[in-house]
Amino acid sequence: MKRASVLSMLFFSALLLLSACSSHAGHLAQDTPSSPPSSSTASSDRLTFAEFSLSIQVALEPETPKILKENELRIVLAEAEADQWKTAKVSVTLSMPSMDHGEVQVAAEYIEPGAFVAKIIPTMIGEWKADITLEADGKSSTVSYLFSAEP
Ligand SMILES: [Cu+2]
Repeated sequence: MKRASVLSMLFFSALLLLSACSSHAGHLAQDTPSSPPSSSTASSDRLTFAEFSLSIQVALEPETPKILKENELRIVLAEAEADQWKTAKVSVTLSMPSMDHGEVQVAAEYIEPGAFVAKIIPTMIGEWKADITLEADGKSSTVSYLFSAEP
């Protein structure tokens, strides 16, 4: 009798854990189909820092970043602009629009003429927002770039 009640307690808490997990998974499953397939995000890969009238191209490597791994977010300037911005401070802040578990900020490094690279590590499957901030001459400008992360 005692043993049976302990077992049923265990069973009950296992059920609770399962339902907690599946509601989270359900939330993710809802989000995933609504996120654009990576091919259709190509049109938004060009962004403009309005305060600087500066156009950039954003590229991810791999194209759909892997969770819990280091991925590259490249911010590429037109060749003619490269020299002018090499001392700018560029940073990337990652968040998930559909849930609130904080933000992670990483600095982007100027790795070659016209290209800043930030190493990003999304922690969950789903849709992420990268807020890319460029600071120069005491001014700052931010653009947002959406992407999905997969296992
Ligand atoms: Cu999340």
